[in-house]
Amino acid sequence: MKTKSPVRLTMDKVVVRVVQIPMRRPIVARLGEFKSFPYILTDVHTKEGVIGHSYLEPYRVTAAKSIVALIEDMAEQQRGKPVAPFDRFEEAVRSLHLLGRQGVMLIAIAAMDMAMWDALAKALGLPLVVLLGGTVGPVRAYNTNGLWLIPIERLADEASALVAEGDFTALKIRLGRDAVKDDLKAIAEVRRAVGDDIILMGDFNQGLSFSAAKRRLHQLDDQGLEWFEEPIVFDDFTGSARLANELKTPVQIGENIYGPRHFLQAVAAGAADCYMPDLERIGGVTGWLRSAAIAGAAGLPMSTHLYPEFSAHLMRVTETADWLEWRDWGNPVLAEPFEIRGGAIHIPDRPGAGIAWDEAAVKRFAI
Ligand code: SMN
Ligand code: MG
Repeated sequence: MKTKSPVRLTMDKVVVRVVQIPMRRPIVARLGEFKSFPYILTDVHTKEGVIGHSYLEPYRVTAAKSIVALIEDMAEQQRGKPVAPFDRFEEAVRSLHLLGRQGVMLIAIAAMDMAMWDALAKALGLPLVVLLGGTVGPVRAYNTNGLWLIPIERLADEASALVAEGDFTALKIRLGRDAVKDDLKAIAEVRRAVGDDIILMGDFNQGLSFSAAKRRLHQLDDQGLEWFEEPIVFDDFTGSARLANELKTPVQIGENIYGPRHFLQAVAAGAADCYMPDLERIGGVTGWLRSAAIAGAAGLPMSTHLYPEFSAHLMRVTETADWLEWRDWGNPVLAEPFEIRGGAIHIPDRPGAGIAWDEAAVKRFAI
């Protein structure tokens, strides 16, 4: 006999909106400068009335158009089918594989996947982490909301402000200035302001060539950084592995890795000492769970990239969970942003991923 349950949900229409939110501290990094950040908000409606939410952070407004079109196409194909993220994931990968298994295709799948998981957890009346078999609680986080490639004289004040935003014990600084002496000065300025006990992650945003990285990272290897993030082009797994082998400081990559199979290739190549997948690229909750199993089995620390709300739930069921990247740029469109205190993000005890839109703000930032 088939069980009768209120949690058997069926896909109905999907509503997708794009907003652009101005940034308090604009991004200045080796990958570009951004004064505002676009978000794609996806609402998966179900026939039972439960609505699942997710958002994407596609970096460029111009990229949003093609991703929205793919989400809407997928939504039409999924209408009337069960809200079953694993099934829908496989089906979507198979049906869209003519466009490739990576890039905007996987990003669109991630949007649907996260919203489906949110809907399922809501239908059960459980926080997502509880549906996944974990418990609600804090996840240690570092503050990434600043320390871009801005004038060095401004770094000290900004670092102190960033620590104070949530009693943070860790911050991320962007590196890869033209001269190594300026990277060293930048690190020294931050240390002068926040002291030696604050943990510092360093992100190069793929800004160095292999030979430049070899020299630069050796020059920075005694700075006590928590990790060197994306020193070179992210998919040079061989070059990255060589750097990881040579250096004392762990090499971190992952925000640009597309899906669990690509993740396995990086792990198999020994490309890094630790990984920080991004939910839009790794394939949403489903892609994360599959990748976390690989990292867990290999004993490799796993941190997160952007997407702090969904990521917080996932980190509490990730075997080798390391650091959550806290960014607040998306907060303006959230009805109830997550609480940050004691250097941690706190998962709210409410059903689903715990995100709902501030509709007035969505209207204000809509494009
Ligand atoms: C980053 C994220 C978003 C925009 C620019 C740079 C960065 C990070 O690589 O890891 O936070
Ligand atoms: Mg990064």
